[in-house]
Formats: sequence, C-alpha cells, structure tokens
Amino acid sequence: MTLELFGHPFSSYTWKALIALYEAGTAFTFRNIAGNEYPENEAAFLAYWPVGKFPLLVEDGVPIMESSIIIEHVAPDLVPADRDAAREVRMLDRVFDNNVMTPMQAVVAEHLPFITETPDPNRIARARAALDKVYPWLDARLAGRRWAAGDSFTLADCSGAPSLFYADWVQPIPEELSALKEYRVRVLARPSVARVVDEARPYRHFFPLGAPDRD
Ligand SMILES: N[C@@H](CCC(=O)N[C@@H](CS)C(=O)NCC(=O)O)C(=O)O
Repeated sequence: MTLELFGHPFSSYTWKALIALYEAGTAFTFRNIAGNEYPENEAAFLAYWPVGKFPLLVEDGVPIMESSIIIEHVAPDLVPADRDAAREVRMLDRVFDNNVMTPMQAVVAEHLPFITETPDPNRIARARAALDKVYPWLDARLAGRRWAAGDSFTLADCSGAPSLFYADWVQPIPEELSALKEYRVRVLARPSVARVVDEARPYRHFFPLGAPDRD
C-alpha cells in the first residue's frame, strides 16, 4: 500500500492530519506543496483535487479529502467506539474547525495581500468577536479534562491543537480562562503535536500578522 499526504508544513489543517498519522505511527510520504519549492507536488495535488484545499491523502491512487475523514481513515482509534463518547469527540472536532479555525483563518486571510488588498476592519472585528465568544464555552467544556473530550487523546485534540495554536496568536486567550490556556499548553507538549510545531518553524516568517516570539 502507498500512502501520501499532500499539505503545507505551516497549514493548520495539514497539522491536524499529520498529528493523527504521527499518533498512529503510520508510514507515509509527505508531499510538501509549500510555495514554489516542489512544483511537481503541487501539480500532482491539483490533479487529484482541483479545489486545492489541503491536506489531501492519497492511498494507492485514491484521493481522500477533508482532514476529519482522513483521520478517521488512518487512525480509527482516535474516535471512541462508545456512541456517546464518539459524539462528544466529533462535536468538539466540528466546534474547533467551525468556531475556532474558521474565524482564526478569517483574520489571517484579511492580512494576506493575495486574498484581500485592503484588510476589512469590520470582518476582522467580527472574527475576533467569534473567537471571544467560543473561548469561554471551551474553557467550561475542558475544565477537569486532560484532553479535549476526556482522558484519551482523540480526533478532537487533532483539531484542538492547531486551531488553538494559531487562534491564540490572532486573538490571545484571556488569562482567566485557565482551563483553556492550560489545555493549549498541554496539547502543544504532546509529542505528535510538538513535532508538527517544530517542523513548521522554518515557515514562521510567513505568518502574515507576524509570529509572536513564543510557542
Ligand atoms: N475542511 C477542510 C479545510 C481545509 C483548508 O481550509 N485548508 C487550508 C489550509 S490550512 C487551505 O487549503 N487553504 C488554501 C485555500 O483555501 O485555497 C479540511 O478539514 O481539510
């Protein structure tokens, strides 16, 4: 079997899939589509998935898109068998993607000249407000938990780690939300997560708002 993951080492959704692959210890080839460094990878990626959203997994020539679907495919153990526990994991995965990753990316997009020539302050304010709304909810949900959905590291942590990593850069998590802040520290120390953070260090200068000198 051949397994290839197309993605960018600094991309939050690519991290999500990489964390799961590292957790599962699965052998795969990473096909970096960063900038113009690897044109053959980008051409192969777009041939499989013209929409151009990454990550993309290709297993024996079969393309599999969407990070959560990729994770359930390569690391099924990251979703518990129990129906209620699985619902909590999948729900938090959606919350992290839709309510943390999306507004975080909206702020970033407003600072990318090839997407928006003139940053829209209203759009930025709305995205920051969306983060401020979800942070207290997450803080309450994570209180008393080691990992996002309880005692085990799951799919929800694969999305929690990258979304909170970047969201805190864009709109810092308030000090008083200690459960959320501590979770972010804990999940960034997990070896699979620390590995993606380290692999992305050479790309930090691309962060359009200016990467903070931490993490
Ligand atoms: N729902 C998708 C989202 C993927 C996504 O938005 N990826 C970003 C990179 S982090 C991307 O492809 N950006 C490039 C673009 O939108 O053209 C998933 O979970 O895989």
